[in-house]
Amino acid sequence: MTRILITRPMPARVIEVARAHFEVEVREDNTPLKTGQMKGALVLYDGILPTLGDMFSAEVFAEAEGSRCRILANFGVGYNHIDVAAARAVGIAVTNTPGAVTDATADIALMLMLMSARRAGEGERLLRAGRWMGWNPTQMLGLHMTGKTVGIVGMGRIGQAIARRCHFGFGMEVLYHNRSAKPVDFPARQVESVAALAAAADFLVVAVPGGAGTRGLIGAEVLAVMRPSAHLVNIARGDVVDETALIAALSEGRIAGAGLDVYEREPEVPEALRALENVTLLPHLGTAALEVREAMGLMAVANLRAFFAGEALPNPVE
Ligand code: 8YV
Repeated sequence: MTRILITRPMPARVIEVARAHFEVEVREDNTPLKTGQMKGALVLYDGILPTLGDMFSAEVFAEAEGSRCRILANFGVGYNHIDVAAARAVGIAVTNTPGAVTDATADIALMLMLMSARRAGEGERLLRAGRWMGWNPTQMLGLHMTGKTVGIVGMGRIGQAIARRCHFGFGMEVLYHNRSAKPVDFPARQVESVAALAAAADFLVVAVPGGAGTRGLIGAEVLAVMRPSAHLVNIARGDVVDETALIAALSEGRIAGAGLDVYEREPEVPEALRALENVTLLPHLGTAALEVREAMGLMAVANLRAFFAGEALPNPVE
């Protein structure tokens, strides 16, 4: 029987469906796999269902030629923790779960835009600390979001879902930066550079994949051209934004605020960032809803099933 390792506890429905098709071992531990565990898993299992934090680096695959494992069906759309070229070099396929994560991640982006613009975290902290002195006409004024300009960095599935919400829900002007033009059924203008987008946006929203190609894309130069009234939102991967440069921009008031769901070294979040009032910090909640996590898990299992049935992979990662 085909042996599968699921590297973390998952919603019951996912395990149930996986067990209906495979001999499944579920690791009852929420910490990422260590290098030795990954190497061992490649030897012991036919397929692995890994996720964020399981760092399948080139080193892990170095001696995996001819090992039992033939596929990594990642739980999540982002796969920057897997060296896909190194996997391919030893004949291991990689798949991910696009589609399943799109709306939930876009929802979190909108939540962070609103929370940052309207100072929701700061207000909640104030109230809980017993420091709210009552309503007044100039209390905690934030930025009005309706009708403003959003600049979306990366107009893939998630970027487009954010754009739709901004246009149809908030009457916002949509600008985006993307390698290719994206035909969408609402007004959206492509801007030639990230810097030009940053300069024109009230909200700069990061929705590009992580990895070497986008590391530090939002650095000091981009932050420097943002408006002092503008907000940065990152729901993509932490290392796309230079955290040190962001802390400097926020603490010097060079931008109005930021909303972050992802960090350079998760789960470490720099004390200097946690100390700031003008930043909203979420613990990577992008897809944290049961039905979404079920859909992601079922999509990963569907990829495993297709692979072992000799069918085309629904969601191959190239
Ligand atoms: C996932 C995400 O829940 O799908 C992704 O890439 O960033 C998340 O929302 C998590 O990273 C597991 O992959």
